[in-house]
Amino acid sequence: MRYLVTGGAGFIGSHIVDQLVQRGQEVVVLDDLSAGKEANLAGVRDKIDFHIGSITDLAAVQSACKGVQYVIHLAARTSVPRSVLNPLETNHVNIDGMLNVLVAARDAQVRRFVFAASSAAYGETPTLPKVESMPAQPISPYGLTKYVGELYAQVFGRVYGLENACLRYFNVFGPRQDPSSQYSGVLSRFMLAVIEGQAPVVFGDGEQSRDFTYVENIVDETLRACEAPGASGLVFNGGTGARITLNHVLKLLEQITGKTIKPKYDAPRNGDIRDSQADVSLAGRILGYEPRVLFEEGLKRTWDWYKQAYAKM
Ligand code: UD2
Repeated sequence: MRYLVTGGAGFIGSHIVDQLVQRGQEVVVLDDLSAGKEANLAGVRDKIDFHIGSITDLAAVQSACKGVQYVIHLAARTSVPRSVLNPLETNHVNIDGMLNVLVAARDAQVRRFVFAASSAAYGETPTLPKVESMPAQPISPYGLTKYVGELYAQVFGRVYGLENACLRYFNVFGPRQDPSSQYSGVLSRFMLAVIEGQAPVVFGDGEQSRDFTYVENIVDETLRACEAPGASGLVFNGGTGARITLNHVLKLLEQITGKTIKPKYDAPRNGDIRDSQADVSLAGRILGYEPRVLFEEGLKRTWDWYKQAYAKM
């Protein structure tokens, strides 16, 4: 089978590409390298068809879609704070760009379109864990664009018969997550701080919790969503079903790294939600998904990678 992975040079995308290549599938990557890096694909570069281009360019998307059976759409502006600063840009990439990918996928008559949606769709709804049937209440332009993406995918299913599945990823972490921006995922920030001998910064009291999901679980769930019968038209949570506080993460990190970690507590970040946790029973039932790499094991593997990738910089 031939798969198009948009955003395939990014953190999550490159892990999906690795796995597809390992399974002997043909892979096309479309990535404009705005957040992705060619280095993320170093291990598979000569085995894939790599298109450097933006999803906002319909011709580039159409060219990447040729002969493809499955589209996995990850390319997006992924930062919540950036979407608040520049909603037009996030809207342009995440909605106009996604519409290009849907149109090209429809025209190429692909078997299924799988979309990387986000837990940001839930917004501030206090109920835990989050179940897909809860009403979406996004509280950022980013969250809104991800939710609109789900609706668009479903409408393409109803109107044009394009099979689709959407996965609301929850706080994915692992090797290759870029720690370089102040808005990078918290675990990548913590790892970099420990490597550099700096105090990790905790926004708030550290008692906020997240369903931190090791990337390998998300890869597995995403590939299941491509093929599972009965998945089309549905939205699935992509998490582990557990949640852990930042203070607890730092304790585990002390054990794993063998270093004493003294975090610096700062003012809570504007717009932060307190707790987040996925209910993954629907994904279990329909996709046969269960998280195989639990948090602590994922944290160990991630630390090993950062140590090696960043220690000498
Ligand atoms: C996650 C997703 C985001 C969106 C959102 C939906 C990631 C990286 N981001 O944002 O794309 O889907 O969920 O709700 O998965 N923090 C610190 N110190 C730091 C950085 C962060 O204490 O150096 C805190 C931050 O204030 C927050 C928590 O850590 O309370 C998690 O922050 P994050 O940026 O990793 O992820 P989140 O949940 O805001």
